[in-house]
Amino acid sequence: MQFQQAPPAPGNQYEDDRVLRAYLSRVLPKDVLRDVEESLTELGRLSGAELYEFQLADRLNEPTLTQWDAWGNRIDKVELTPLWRLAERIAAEHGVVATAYEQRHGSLSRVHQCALAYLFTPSTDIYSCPLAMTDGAARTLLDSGNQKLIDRAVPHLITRNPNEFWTAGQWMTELTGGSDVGLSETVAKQDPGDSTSFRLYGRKWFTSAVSSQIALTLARPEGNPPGGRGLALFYLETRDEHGRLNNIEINRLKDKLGTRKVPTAELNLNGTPAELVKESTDGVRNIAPLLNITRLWNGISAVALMRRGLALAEDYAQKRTAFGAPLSEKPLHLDTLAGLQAEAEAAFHLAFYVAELTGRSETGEISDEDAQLLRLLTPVMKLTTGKQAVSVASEVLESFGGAGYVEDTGLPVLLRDAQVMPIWEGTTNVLALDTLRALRGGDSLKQLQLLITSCVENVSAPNLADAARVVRSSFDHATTWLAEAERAGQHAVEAGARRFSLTLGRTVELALLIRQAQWSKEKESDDRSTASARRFAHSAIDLIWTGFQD
Ligand code: MFK
Repeated sequence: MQFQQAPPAPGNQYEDDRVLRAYLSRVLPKDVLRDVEESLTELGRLSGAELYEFQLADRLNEPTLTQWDAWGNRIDKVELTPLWRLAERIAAEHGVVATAYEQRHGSLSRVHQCALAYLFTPSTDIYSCPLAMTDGAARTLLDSGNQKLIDRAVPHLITRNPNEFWTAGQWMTELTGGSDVGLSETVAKQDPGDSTSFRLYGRKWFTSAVSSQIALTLARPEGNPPGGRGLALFYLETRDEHGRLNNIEINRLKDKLGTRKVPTAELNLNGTPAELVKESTDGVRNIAPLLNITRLWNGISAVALMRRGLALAEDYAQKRTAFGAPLSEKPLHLDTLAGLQAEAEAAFHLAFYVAELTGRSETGEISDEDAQLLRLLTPVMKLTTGKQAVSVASEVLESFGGAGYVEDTGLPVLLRDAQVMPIWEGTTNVLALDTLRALRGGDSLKQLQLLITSCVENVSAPNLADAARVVRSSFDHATTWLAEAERAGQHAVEAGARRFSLTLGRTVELALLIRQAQWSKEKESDDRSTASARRFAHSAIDLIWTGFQD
């Protein structure tokens, strides 16, 4: 018989996920856990079975743009791939956005919704992008108090009925830049006699998921000053009642390294009707709720991709034999996977902790102190998990040897898609600067210290004590560095911002992982998180370097 290799296959992605299940057992009251488990088990099953099979079958399909019909009419029609069309229906029916707004379990509904997103994401080729923006748009509109727009759009954004479901775009980036959004050149001309209706004229350079029914975007009302303060936040609908684009031209779809199913477009706005969401200034500040929700999704997606890679690698290790034994019995292979598990597990706890804080903020149950912590941890979480997703995906591919480098295994897409995590929604450096912005004028570092202290102060297991010491020492080093850098001047603070933010991120990840490990040891007699915490503690947690003094 000729040798035939069995391919890797994910099982039920909820039932097999020790980390997710133990976390939910810790943070959810028993009755809430019982109530949500059915939805998680079902989506976990779909994600590991039909959706995964469909994803492999859909591998070569990409969205297409048809700009002209046979008779010379400009139509700019975007066709999505079959996987994305299915994903839209499943996302609506399973409440992958809606769950956060139904709030059946108060603030914990955000945790439930993020668990759904985490299970759904890896089998749907970044359909999480339009869902993230939809969620962010719903939050932003609700926070805006603009009742007309809330009544018009929010029911569509948070429905479970796929026939009523709308997704939202987030159109920010222009040719002038994706980071320095204040340079945006799109102009908003007010309709005569109506203070909230405008027409937008400009060119948007990187608009993700152009297939959405609505978008939130930034434009500068005529006469406004330059910079982010002179921009205003607008709501627009992409098509009119006849299904024609609302004075929008789609110039082309981007040819990207990854996220190939996402129809990311370059657009011209040629007098697109748009409504002011809030005041006619301060667009950057007013779009921030959207950014913070999409950054949460970014973190959840980063940990979801890491989890999928590990699920496949662990399954494959049982099936692949080399040098006389399955890889799952090879000490070096196991050691390598354990390192990846530690990274993924640590990242998981930070992303879901930000989900907990976000939920409390949305239900108004958050204290001022925790609101400051949420503001600080959102960029810290996004930048830390984004970097981890890329390094874990790269190692996952390597754990398959040559098969990980071959397209029709469906594995290389993990790395290509992971690479977007540190780029969009703010690069690592932009978010490191946002971390500094979040520290300004508040007490959030103190709140972070209280959090990590509460995580490690009750550690009783001797084999977690060393890890707890790493938490304390790296946090102390980060805060000492910041004080010294501030004395040295703004240049020093800015130059070290990435190392500082990543140190905070990895330190708080370790602290949260220790808390979970202690709980699992006591309540489940399970030492696997302890093993991950110990291993993570021996990775590079403290990345501070004090070279600015040279
Ligand atoms: C898988 C799931 C992922 C979902 C993907 C969705 C795909 C979408 C694709 C994209 O659209 S990617 C493009 C996303 N673009 C960005 O993320 C922008 C990156 N750049 C930044 O974040 C810059 O830091 C920023 C544009 C905000 C800088 O602009 P400014 O004008 O220099 O900001 P400034 O003056 O510092 O802040 C203006 C106000 O906003 C301030 O408040 P005040 O007016 O009260 O002083 C800030 O405090 C506030 N602000 C800024 N960032 C904030 C924030 N408030 C809360 N949270 C934040 N994150």
